[in-house]
Amino acid sequence: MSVFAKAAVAALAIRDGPPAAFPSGVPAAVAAMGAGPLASSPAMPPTPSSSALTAFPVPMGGGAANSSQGWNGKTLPPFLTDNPTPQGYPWGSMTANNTNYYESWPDTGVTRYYDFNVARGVCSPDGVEVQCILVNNEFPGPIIEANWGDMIEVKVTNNLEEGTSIHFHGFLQKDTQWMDGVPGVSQCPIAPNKTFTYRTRAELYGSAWYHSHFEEQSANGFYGPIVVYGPKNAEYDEDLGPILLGDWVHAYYKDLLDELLAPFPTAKIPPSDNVLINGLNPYYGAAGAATAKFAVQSGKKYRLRLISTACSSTQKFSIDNHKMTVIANDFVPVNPYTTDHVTLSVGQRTDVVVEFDADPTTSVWMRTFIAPCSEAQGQTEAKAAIFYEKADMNTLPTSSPGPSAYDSYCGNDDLALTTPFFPITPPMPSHEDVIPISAQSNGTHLLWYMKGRTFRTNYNDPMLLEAKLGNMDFPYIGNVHNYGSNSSILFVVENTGPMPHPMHLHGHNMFILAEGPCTDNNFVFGREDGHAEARIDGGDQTYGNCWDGHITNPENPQRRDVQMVLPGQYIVVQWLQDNPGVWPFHCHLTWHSAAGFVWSVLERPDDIMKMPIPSTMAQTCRDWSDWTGSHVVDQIDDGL
Ligand SMILES: [Cu+2]
Repeated sequence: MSVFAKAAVAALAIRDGPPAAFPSGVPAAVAAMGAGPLASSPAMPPTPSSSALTAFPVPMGGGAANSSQGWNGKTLPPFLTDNPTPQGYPWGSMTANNTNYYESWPDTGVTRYYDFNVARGVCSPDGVEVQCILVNNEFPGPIIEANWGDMIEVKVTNNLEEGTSIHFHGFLQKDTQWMDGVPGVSQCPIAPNKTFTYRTRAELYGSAWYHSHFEEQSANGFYGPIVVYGPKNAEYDEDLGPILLGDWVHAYYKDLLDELLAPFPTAKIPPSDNVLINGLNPYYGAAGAATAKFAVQSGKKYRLRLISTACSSTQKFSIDNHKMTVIANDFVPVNPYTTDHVTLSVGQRTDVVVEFDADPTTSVWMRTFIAPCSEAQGQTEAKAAIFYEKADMNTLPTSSPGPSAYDSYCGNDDLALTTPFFPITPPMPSHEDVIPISAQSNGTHLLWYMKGRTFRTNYNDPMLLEAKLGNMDFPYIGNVHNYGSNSSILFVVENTGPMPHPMHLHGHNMFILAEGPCTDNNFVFGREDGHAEARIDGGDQTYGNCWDGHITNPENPQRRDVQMVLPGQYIVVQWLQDNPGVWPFHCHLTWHSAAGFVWSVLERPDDIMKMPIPSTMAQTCRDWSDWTGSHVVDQIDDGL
C-alpha cells in the first residue's frame, strides 16, 4: 500500500471520536501577535448590493479581530440596480435558454470595483485562534457581486511577507487570459508590498468563489464568495446568498506542507480539523464561537448558493426535513431535479431552491458533513440554524438529520440526472489523451503524476508570457501539452488509486461525457506486477484506456468546471479550444495540487502570440524578480 493510502486509512480510523482534550491550539507566534488591530485595512468601497435586506444580526465568532462576514445570512437582490436595465433587466432580452453564454454576454458598460488588502492575521472562526490569511481583515473574504456581463476590477495589495495571487474560480477569462491568477502560469506572484489590479468580465452567471492560487494560502482562509446575477432558469422568491462549505485546518499551511512533503516514506496528507458553514462552527462547542444563522419565511422558496471552499474534503449538504431542487452546477444552470442532499467536491458549486413549507414557528439545522473519503480528524460536521419567522431565535434547533445527511458516497450526482438548461451537443473531439493518475516517489519525495509526469511552477517565468513571445519550448517539469489549433480535446482520466480527485480545468467548462470503473493496474499502466505506477523516466508512454466509449446524455451532457473522479474509476471530459491560453488542468484537492498534480494545457499558441498582454504583467514580474533577488522563496511544494 502506498504511503498516501496508509495515511488515508489512518485518517479514517481516527475520525470517529473527538480528541481527548480541547486543544490549547494557539502557537506562541500567534499568541504574540495578539488580537489587536492587524495590518492596515483600507476603507472598503461601497458594496454594490443595495438590496432591502431581511438581515438579522449574526453573532461574531471567537473574539479575534476579524470574522465579520457582512454578507452572511442576508438575502440578495435579483440583480444590481445601479445600472441601466434595458427591458427591465441589466442583460436586456437575453434569457437562460436563448443565449449561448460561451459565445455572447451582455456588454453592460459597468465595472464593479473592489479593493482587497491581503494580510496575515489571527482568526478564530471555530473558537480556536489560528494564523490566517485575510482579505480586508475578514474571514471569509468580502463578497464580490456583479451583473452578468459587468467588468469586475479587484485591486490587490499584498501585505504578506510572501507572494500571492487571486484566481477567480470558474471565470473563463476570454480576452483577459493573463488575469487567471495562477503564479508561474499566467502571471508572476504579486510581490510583498506591491499591488496588482485584476480586471475581468463576468462572462458566466451564477455562484463562484475567489481564492489564492499561491501555494496553499487558501487553506488558511484566503477566499471569498462571488455572485454574478443573471437570468433565472427556475422560480424562487428570495436569494439566501452564498453558503460557503469549507473544511478548516488549525495549523499554518507552511507547517502542513512540511508534513506533506517530508522525505519519502514519512509524507502525510494533512487532515482537516473542522468544517465550517460561512466561516463558522464551534469546535466541540467552543465557548464564544458562533453558529451561522439564516432567517426564512414560511411558504417562500429560497435560492441557496452552495459553494465548496474546502481545502481537501468532500461535503454532503442537507437540511433537516426539507428537500431541495438543484438548478445549477458550477456556472451551468441545469434542468431542475429534486434531491434530499447535495455532494460537493472541492471547488464545486450547486445552486438549489428550497421551499420552506413548514409551520412559521419551525427551526431546523442545515448540515454539511465531511464524507469518509476525505482526510479528516476532529469535527466532521458543521451545522447552521435556519429560523422560520415565528421561531425562537435564541433557541437552537433540535431537528434530526435526514436519511442522507451522512451519506458516504463521494461522487457527483449521476450524470443521467444532470443536463444543462442551455443544451449543447459536443462535436467529435480532434484529439484524445488517456491520463492515468499515480502517486509515486521521485527518488526522495512522494509526488503525483499524470501520465507519468509531475509538475512544478517557476514563479519567475510565467508560461503564458513566454508563449506570447513565441517560446513554446517549456521545461519538462512544466508538464505542458501543446494542443495547437485543435478544435476540441477529450481526456480520459483514470484513477486506480485509493483517493478521489476533484478535477478542475481553468478557462473552460468541460463536457462530462462519462464515468465508470477502472481498476486493473496492469492494463492501465502497462505493467505485470499490479502496481499503480506509471513510468516516469521521460517520454510519452501509451496507457490502457478504461473507457468503453459510452456517453451519458450524448445530445446534451453535463458541463461544469470541476468533476470528481472516484477511486477505481475513470471520467471522460471534453472541452472546446475556444480560449487560447495556458490553462492548468489539476486536482483541486489542495494537498494533491501542491504535490505535482497539475497538467498544463497550451491552447492555440499562434493566437497567444497575438494577445495584447498589458505591460503591468511584465512589471509584476520585475517587482517579483526584485523581491526574490534579496529574499529566499521558501517553495517546497509545486507552487500552486
Ligand atoms: Cu487529488
